[in-house]
Amino acid sequence: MKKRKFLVVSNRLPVSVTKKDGVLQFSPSSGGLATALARVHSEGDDRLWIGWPGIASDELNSSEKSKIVRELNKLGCHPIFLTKKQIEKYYDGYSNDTIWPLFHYFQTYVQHDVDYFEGYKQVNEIFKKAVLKFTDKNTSIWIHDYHLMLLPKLIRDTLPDATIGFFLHIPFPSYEIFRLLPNRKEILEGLLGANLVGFHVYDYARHFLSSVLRILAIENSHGTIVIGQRAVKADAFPIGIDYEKFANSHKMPKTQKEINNLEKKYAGVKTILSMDRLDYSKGIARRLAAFEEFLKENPAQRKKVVLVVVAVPSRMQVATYRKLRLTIEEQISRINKKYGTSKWTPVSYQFKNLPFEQVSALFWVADIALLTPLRDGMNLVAKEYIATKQDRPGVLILSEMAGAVDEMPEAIRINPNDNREIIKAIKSGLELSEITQKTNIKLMQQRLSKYTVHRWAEDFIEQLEETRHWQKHRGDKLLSSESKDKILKSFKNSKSRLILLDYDGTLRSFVSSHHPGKAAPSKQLVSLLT
Ligand code: GDG
Repeated sequence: MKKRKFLVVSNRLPVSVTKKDGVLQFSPSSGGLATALARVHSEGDDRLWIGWPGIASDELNSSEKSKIVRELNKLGCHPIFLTKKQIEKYYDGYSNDTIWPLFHYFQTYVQHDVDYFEGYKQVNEIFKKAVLKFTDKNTSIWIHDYHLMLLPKLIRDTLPDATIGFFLHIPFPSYEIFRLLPNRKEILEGLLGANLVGFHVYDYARHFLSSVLRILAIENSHGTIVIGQRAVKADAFPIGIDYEKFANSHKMPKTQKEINNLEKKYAGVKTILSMDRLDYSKGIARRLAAFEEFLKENPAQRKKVVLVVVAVPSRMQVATYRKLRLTIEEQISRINKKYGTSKWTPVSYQFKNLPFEQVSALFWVADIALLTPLRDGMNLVAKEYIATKQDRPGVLILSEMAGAVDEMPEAIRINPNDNREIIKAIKSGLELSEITQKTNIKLMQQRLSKYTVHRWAEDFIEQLEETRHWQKHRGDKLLSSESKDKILKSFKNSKSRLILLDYDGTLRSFVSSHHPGKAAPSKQLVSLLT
């Protein structure tokens, strides 16, 4: 049997292309999805990853484009070229200024712009063309995230029998929020083009199913929706991390060097780590406000703790993100001015994408990880922090609005909107005994090391394959469209009609004993019915 081909489709490729002094540069992409899938992708032999390389096509001439295609091809990737205008509408606009805020419950940040949706549709079409170029009947397609929610249907319309999986990396909001979206119907229909729609946690799948019911009036049975001759399954697949990579990171010489630097820098103080993309959904401003309050209320803790803030630059083309940066930087300078001394800076701040060795060294060194997203699909940083702490104490303070919280009940759980709770959590985190810290970490590690990102991908792919077999089996039982046409024609032409609804072979017991394999009724039965 021919081996199946596997296509991964996402907005960004795991490799980003930039141009420096006229020279093309290729570097690994940042962000949750790229991190999660990079290794899974590199392990397969018949795999192709389709996505945008991160540079506008207006900045490239045709020989540069060919070079990008060639270089990416060597890495199992195929680039989708998008113009500045397309990126503005599809990516900055509809994806990050409409869907992202709405799906993270920031209703007032949502921009509803008809042009944005037009751009979104256009780019989804461009992706469709590329996918079709690489798809045959042996191909399974796995589409990722909110940038490409129309794509499953677009592919399905051309290839009715395609095997399509879709995974949403952000929350799917409750119906009351989702219904606010002007294009809610198209988005749901787009997603229903897939055979399998995956979410991080079951609550998101439940919200999706309830929106399908209330907006499209389509019911489900235990998460399976039947549309015509096709079934669509919605289920939860909590994404994991590359556990071994983080568990062994402290042994890498480069990380060890960084650990030494940090230990010197923060000698004598406890470190609280705040690390995320600079995004309003991550609750960084509230986190800073809580830390400021903590310093105010606990003078004895001043000079004894440092909040290490790493904010990774993200979506700086979107005005809300630029404003957020200003707010955060103002807060930080206020705290440092108010409480800092010549020898102690309460908040140490970096606005950049750090190399892996610095990230893992921070995980190793930080006494507390303070992660307070207001909404987060999963939050990989929480999992990575715990995985890094091999036989090492550490405290995780985690928002109950992050998908990860269900798998990490030993973390100190907080409501990110409750300042008091965050302050209390910081205090109790600083006081927690080393033995309790280590015990909690061990318990979380046991779970994280079992359900890794590889298991997650395997699970999804396995279920996708199951839906394909199920579909085929079901297809075998259903009438072909020719048979249906023939029946309808005879029905219309007949003067005397008898409709027999048969379940599981009732009429078979009357089938001629001379032709036991033949499913046509015997003469005896026909005469009886006549
Ligand atoms: C989306 C969803 C969901 C962070 N700082 C640096 C750096 N990172 C890495 C972390 C982690 C990744 O970036 C961030 O992942 P998160 O899951 O925390 O957040 P999002 O980027 O918002 O991801 C999220 C995820 O998709 C996966 O489905 O969990 O809910 O929003 O891996 O380690 N990496 C480097 N330098 C940094 O400074 N190299």
